[in-house]
Amino acid sequence: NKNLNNDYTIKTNDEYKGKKAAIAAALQKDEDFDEANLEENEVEHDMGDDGLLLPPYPKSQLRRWAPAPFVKPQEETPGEMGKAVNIPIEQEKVMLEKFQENQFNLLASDMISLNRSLTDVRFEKCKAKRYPTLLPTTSVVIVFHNEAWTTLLRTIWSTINRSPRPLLKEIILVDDASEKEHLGKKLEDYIKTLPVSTRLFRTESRSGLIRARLLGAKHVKGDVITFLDAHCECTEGWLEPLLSRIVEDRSTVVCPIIDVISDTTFEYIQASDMTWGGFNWKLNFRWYRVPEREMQRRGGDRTAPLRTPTMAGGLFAIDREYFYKIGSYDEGMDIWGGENLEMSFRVWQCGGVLEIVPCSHVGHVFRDKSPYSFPGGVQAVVLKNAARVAEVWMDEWGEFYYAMNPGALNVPVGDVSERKALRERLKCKSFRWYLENIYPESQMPLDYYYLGEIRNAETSNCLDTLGGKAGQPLGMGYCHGMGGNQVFAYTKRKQIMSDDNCLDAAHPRGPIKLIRCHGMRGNQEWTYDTKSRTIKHTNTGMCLDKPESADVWKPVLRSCDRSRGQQWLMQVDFKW
Ligand code: LR7
Ligand code: MN
Repeated sequence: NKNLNNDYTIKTNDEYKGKKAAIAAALQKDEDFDEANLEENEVEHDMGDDGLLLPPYPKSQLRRWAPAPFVKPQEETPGEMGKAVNIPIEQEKVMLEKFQENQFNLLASDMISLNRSLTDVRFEKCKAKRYPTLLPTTSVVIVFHNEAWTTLLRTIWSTINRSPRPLLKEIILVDDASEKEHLGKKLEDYIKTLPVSTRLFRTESRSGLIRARLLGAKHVKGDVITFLDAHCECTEGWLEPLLSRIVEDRSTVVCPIIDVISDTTFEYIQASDMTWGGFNWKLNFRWYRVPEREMQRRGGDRTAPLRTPTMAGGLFAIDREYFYKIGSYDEGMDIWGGENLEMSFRVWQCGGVLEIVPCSHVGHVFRDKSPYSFPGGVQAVVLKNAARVAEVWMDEWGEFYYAMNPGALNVPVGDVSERKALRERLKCKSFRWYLENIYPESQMPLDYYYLGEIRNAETSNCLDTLGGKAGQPLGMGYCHGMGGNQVFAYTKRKQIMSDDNCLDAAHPRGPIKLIRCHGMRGNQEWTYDTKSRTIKHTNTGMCLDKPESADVWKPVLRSCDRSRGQQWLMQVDFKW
């Protein structure tokens, strides 16, 4: 029991992180493992409410492993090595019919082997990496509602085939009240024949993926929970890099790179390693380019784990005990959506780390539409879940969400008191801390004077992005009070922002465009004067004016002349 106390009374993150290097090194060399004082079987795992840190895994709990053998291409089945499957023209009608069922090309999926081979998409450097010889076991949890047979089974088989067997404790399936015959007895019988322990649980009634995952997680016996969507394909070496991060620090939540399995051809398409997770004002998860800052932190090494502000939500691994300590999921969330941002904010704000591990790749069938029903209506469900995120984690930045989606104000969010209490109990940091330290590139401004519509005093119309993307001109429209494209923030940096974009004028006569906010003032700096109500463009010294004529819905710049068309109504509160 030497030095045991030292190991388990570590108080601060820093002290613990200091130990990480030693742990990592010891894990590389199995022989030296004991020297890091990690060996102990009778570990007191509960560190109390203010100790979120978990002790290193006792050695007896870790497993020696070897990489899973390569899955060889089969002969004659389509789609091998991740190739596209093309449906002969005469089957097109059937294909389109079947597409409706799952919103992906089921006919193609059904033609592909459950054991299909894939190319090894990893960087060479990843293949050469040495991972700890001892790793924790994981249970893979897959929840589904009305999933197709072949996509579900390919998720299962690719997990079995490409995971080092000693590390794969079991597969846990959760059927969320599916109505398809093949997910009944047929599935129960089938999983009995699998070479890896596979258990199936069913929700009593449609619960949504969040509560379904909670049900699955309850039964997990492995040290790590790995969640997958039900239409994934794991690639060679996907698991080891994930577990390696967790063995070094059990408060690390890790995601693979999520590659794309085409919903039309089932081609396996490698995704960029240069994207990370963000979110927009509507609280949609979005992919963005990894900023230079993070590349530098990683020493320019594209194989090094990437700290991501948010995760997509479907594919990640987390220490089982940490999952519960950090607050598992918000049970008040229904069907789909929101839980990915909720968990991302929570992990960061409450002391954890969220990473994408670029040496781990898992494919996922991305589709354009949901194939299943949303009891209560898509809008109501999604708005409610996101509102719970805003209420509990985002402090005053929740305002952006409500400004963009005024409809959310009429949707009952339910009781969030338990989640707020969790945040208190875990002594989680503020959303400002998150924006400043984890996501300074976010399009949510740290300080802003105003958030809402910008109405012209003469025409009573409002500035409107018209949903335009970066590079497109700013428009105007009848004020609709529905948020969305008519919501702008006037920031402390004197930008007029709409989500990702800022109002930008390059020429005194030229158009006013929506351009990605660069935060460097320049063409994006505007001064609002509360008295004259003018919005003056700093670089050109011109004023924002109503459109030239009533049928041109584009505001312009003109010499400031105090006319009513140059007056704009904003309840600006200069707090600073
Ligand atoms: O009521 C439901 N019950 C379920 O069991 C609704 C869904 N589900 C299952 C469903 O069968 C699937 O296995 O939940 C899983 C996710 O649903 P999808 O695949 O229809 O949605 P998605 O791929 O768009 O979901 C992404 O966002 C979700 C938000 O709640 C979840 O976080 C998903 O896990 C997430 N998927 C990914 O992150 C994969 C990459 C997609 C991206 C970006
Ligand atoms: Mn999915």
